[in-house]
Amino acid sequence: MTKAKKRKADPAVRVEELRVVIRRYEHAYYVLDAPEVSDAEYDALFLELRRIEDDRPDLLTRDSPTQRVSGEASDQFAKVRHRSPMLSLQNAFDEAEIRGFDKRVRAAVGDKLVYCAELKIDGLAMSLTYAKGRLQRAATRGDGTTGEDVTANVRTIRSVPLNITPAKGLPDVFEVRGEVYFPIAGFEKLNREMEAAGKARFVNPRNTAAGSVRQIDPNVTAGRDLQTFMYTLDPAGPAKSQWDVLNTLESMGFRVNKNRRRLNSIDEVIDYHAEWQRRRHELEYEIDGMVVKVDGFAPQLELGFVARSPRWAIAFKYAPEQAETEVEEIACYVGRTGVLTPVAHVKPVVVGGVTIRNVTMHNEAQVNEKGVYVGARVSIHRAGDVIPEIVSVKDPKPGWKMPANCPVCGGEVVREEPYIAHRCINPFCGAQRLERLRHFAAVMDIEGLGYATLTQVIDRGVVEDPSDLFRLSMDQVKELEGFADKSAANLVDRIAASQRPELWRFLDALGIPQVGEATAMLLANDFGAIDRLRDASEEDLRRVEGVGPNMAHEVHQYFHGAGAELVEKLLAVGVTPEAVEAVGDGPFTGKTFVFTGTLETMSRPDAEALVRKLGGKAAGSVSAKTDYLVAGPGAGSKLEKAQKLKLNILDEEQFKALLPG
Ligand code: 0OX
Repeated sequence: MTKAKKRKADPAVRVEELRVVIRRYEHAYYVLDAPEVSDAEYDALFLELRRIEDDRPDLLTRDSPTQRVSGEASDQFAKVRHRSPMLSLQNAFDEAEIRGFDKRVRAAVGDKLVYCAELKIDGLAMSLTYAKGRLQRAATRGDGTTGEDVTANVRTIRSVPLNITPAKGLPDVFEVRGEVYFPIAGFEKLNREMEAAGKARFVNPRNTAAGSVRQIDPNVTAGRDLQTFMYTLDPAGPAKSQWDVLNTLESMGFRVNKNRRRLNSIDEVIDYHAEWQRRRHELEYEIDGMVVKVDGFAPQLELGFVARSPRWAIAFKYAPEQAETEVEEIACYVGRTGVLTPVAHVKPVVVGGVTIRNVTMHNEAQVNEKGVYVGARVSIHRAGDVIPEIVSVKDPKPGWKMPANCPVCGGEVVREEPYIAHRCINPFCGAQRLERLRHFAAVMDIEGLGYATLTQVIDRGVVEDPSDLFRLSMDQVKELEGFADKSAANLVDRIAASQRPELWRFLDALGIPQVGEATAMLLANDFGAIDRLRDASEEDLRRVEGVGPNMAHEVHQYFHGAGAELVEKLLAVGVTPEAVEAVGDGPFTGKTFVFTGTLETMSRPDAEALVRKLGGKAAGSVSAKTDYLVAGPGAGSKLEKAQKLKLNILDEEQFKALLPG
């Protein structure tokens, strides 16, 4: 008999077969992050199971993979008393406090000690009760004694097994505890959807996870892609330590964080904590510290509790990445193209370990979309190297207006359609001149030519535009504050050394409106030499992939208007942009690469130049035509899109492995 016929003949057998494979594939996908089959294959099996169950309701079971959303909505959550209180953790905020903890522990249980260190997931604590291998109840922590029954919602979280084979030695009923969290990428996606629908953004992943678990309609929870990490098993069965518990949970099919370690001293704990402080932004979830637990159950028992906190565990915290403060003033800064950028000066507040005083916003529209005003209470977010951002305003009010005159030169401020930005249109505005020179120096990689030095040479009237930099003499530089013979000679040498820039760098340094690094590279690759670019018509420019009509217009205008004289002067003082060699055939011919996130051993332009040199194309955005996405730490929406399109995703090492030689 063929398999298909057997299937028809015995639906009772087939439903069980299907449930077993579907559970296995879900475990591989949601718990292990290692899919075993394609989405299509999984969908086909799921559909087959649902069809049989629709035909034969008598075969339906509560733990079937089709029953994650039951469709029942409740308007309130029943209160449930926890079998044993859900504990809270004492905190250590610095090295001295964690050493104090270690001392107390050693004083009580002696020196033969092992710690189990886990990342502290910034989610919400959850209790799952299993009876005879089936998920019976999910409850929030609540006040630690009494929580809320959120079973219908938690059932929709795919990494929560509905059905498990209990580990050896466990009683019929046991409890598993852990954290439910909102993955960062999913949170950002949700916020993009909210924005697209004209709704307010969610403030942070933690609160959003808590809100998602307390939804009245489980279908809403199901759409939120929540995740879990489990860490407690009660009773623990034969496990003798926290480490055993984590492994047992993993073997039963729960999702357990793999970033965990058994450590023999507090020094090792401090190092491990520091390692994850540095690396926390590589994670797809937010952590707010490390939980350090005495590993063995015997010493745990000896240590016992103080109030609701165990004496055998502590949260070794990281600085929070979000904080509330008040806006004291909204000022405007003038950039090199005259664009005015609003900056909220706030009461100083520590976010992500750094004191924040200023938060930049993009433009007038953004200030008003967020409803920021002087006196507003705002939440500020700052993660790692990420620029601080106002994520929410307590009592938002629109109505803030850009000043009518430039705060630096008093010139007229206008908004030129179709642009959203306001600009000071005085070409002699001092702020613009300084910013243009600073941009030039930074892009041309002239080290040591910062704001302080540039302000001096402008004030002394020796530098008006970038070409004047190449005429600076040793004597002129020596006169400046902060310079002596040697440092003056060094600066003059560094300026001279920048005289043969790659063409893209030269174009970027000019500060042509609308042209950033990426566009400069497109133009350099297409035209190859500065003269060809200067001679290009607007139409020629528009033909370049990635250059739109506005950009083409601005570039053409620049070379035939405002920028013509500067380019001429730069060439006259000996600046020689290097022509781009025509791209020949190479190992990457026909392949398109996109880079995202931070590369650690090379700059992005260098990596892109390498791809081009080897015959490939380097594009700015991901599409079905992309062959490879090279993703470094901090990769965001491009990575997400590439995953959806099932593109080839490489890390920096894998990319480097493709390079010849
Ligand atoms: C977390 C986390 C929280 C068990 C004993 C006291 C606290 N947020 O990641 N709590 C605990 O441990 C409980 N471990 C964790 N990893």
